[in-house]
Amino acid sequence: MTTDPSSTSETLANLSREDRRFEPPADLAANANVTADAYEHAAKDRVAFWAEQAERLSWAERWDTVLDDSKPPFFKWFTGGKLNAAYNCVDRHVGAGRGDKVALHWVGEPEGDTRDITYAQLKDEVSQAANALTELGVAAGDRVAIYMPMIPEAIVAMLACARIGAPHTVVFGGFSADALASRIDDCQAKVVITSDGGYRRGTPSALKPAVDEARTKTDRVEKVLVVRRTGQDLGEDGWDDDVDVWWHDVVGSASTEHTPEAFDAEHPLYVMYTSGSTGKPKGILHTTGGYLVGASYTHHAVFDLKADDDVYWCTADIGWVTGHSYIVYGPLANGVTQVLYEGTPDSPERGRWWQIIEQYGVTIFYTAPTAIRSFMKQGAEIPERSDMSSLRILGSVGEPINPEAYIWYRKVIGGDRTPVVDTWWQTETGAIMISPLPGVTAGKPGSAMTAIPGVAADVVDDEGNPVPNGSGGYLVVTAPWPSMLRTLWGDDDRYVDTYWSRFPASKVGGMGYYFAGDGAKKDEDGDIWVLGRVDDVMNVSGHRLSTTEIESALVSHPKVAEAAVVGATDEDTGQAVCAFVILREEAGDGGEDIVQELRGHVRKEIGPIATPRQIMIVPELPKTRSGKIMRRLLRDVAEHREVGDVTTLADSSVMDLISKGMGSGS
Ligand code: 6R9
Repeated sequence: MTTDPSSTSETLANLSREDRRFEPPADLAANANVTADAYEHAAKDRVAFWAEQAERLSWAERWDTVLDDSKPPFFKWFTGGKLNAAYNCVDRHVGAGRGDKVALHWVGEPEGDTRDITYAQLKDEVSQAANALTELGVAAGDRVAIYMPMIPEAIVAMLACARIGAPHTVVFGGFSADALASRIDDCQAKVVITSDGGYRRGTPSALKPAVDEARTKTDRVEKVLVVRRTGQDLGEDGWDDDVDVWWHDVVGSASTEHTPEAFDAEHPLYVMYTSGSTGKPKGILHTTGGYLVGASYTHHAVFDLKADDDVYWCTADIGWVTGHSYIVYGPLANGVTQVLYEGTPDSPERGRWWQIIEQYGVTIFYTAPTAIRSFMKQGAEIPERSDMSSLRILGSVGEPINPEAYIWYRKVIGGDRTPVVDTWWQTETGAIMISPLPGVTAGKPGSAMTAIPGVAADVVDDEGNPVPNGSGGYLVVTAPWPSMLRTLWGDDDRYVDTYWSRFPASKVGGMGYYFAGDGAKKDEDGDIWVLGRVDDVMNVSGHRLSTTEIESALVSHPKVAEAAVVGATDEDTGQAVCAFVILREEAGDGGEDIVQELRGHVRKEIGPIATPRQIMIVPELPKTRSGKIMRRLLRDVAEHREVGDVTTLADSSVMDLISKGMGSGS
């Protein structure tokens, strides 16, 4: 780590002079699930607070100990307690007379291809799938890989695994056969659940062949369970009778009766792979009780969820942690009705998402800044065609949201009524950690604000001392929380090393701090602004600059739709600011002077030190499937290196487009 937070304060003071504030709407505040006193109440006794939240769930056996901190950083929650996650997400709602309530309004990508699934139907399907998996030889503790498009069976598969205590590892459907094989290998999954394919931008796109290819690279897999979604031809070599079974054969014929077994609170629920700073993905392990408490409470608190009235929609993919916590476990544990959409936002046309919101009367909408910026680029006329007056809360996750994108989101999508909750969390944290509360917080565009009740986060310097307001440093979590990762699958040492060695107990006392890997600053009010990964922080002539701050400045220019900034090695200044910019459609090609105009704009917004050395006008930015900009690849371009590994890009042709366009800009 080469960053030095103390050198940032001067720069930070000049940044983000954002003074717009949005108070919660009065009726929302008056009826909010969580009110301002929750912070103090939780801080008095955090462990007792989480024990109260655990009452949200149905436990087959109560816990003996809320937090076992006898072996930090290997914390355990609700030990002695037993529960079944699938029972909590499905059966108990049916048992409480809500069986006829719609759990999923599923919307397939082809128009008119929809399915409403009630909680009672979900219970039957999950039970059938649980019986089928048992029949295929899956027992509690066995791992199951899930490689599927956004179809209801993906959720059924996850819950069926949870129901029989088989930890799932969902691999994003866009990942390659290699990525799938390495994940199967790492957690030794013996069954893979997949489909023939899924729909993307109007065409069926195959998945099963990637599973076949993955099987040539690992010999772990005993059975492959295949959902028929597209009906596409699998070819002569595309079916292995010894291994492959159709979902409709084995699940469809299985009994809808299944008694869920109660598992220990610390029984593994799932492994989710995420990229670290080194090459090998990390298998983040989440367990049952604490995770479900965290997912359920945060979904209730941060979205002010009223399960009887709200229609909720999170646009994430289930191959990402947001899909796990805020499509599957949080919302279903809370018994809400939600939308699940299979396809891309622009298929068959650019207004698809907004039409879905109108059609189903969506009240809570949760998406990512990258999506918001791409809609900004297309212009407000498209969302304005749909009636979205049902919306009452908007959420954002995945990266810092630029103030301009926040304002656009609130105004154009939310009709200037809806609070925007900018939620900071990670695969590792399992649930939202830092966020406004919609009925309590006066939102500031660009700030994730403060840790939610029950969570203790801070911004610290190299020594682990909290930085004063107005300064920047490292984002840490200073006390354990229920939905925290328990370890990295099969690698306790790497877990300790990655997250707990930066601020160990010997340095900061207590149990040490969890190091999130993000840089952040506290503004004059003590509110937190997440600046992005510390490895995305640049050092220009000894001044530390955040990629995000410069990106925000660029995006605040009326001609700019989206921007990505990287620090490229520079002989004179150590690092120099290089910006890649997508212009708004109405800006045309921006004209000859656009680059000078933008450099001047950044200089004005932040200061001369932040002026980009280079601005390149590009048609697209390289993004992962979860929407994160791959700055590593842009650094390669900026430093005139051969572009590195592009296999995790959502669209690998983007780098060709960018490299070709290198003639433009200066
Ligand atoms: C949920 C998720 C985690 C990283 C995290 C940070 C960035 C997420 C953010 C945010 C600023 C927010 N991040 N939410 N940065 N503001 N509201 O995204 O998990 O894929 O593990 O990514 O994403 O850098 O460290 P994951």
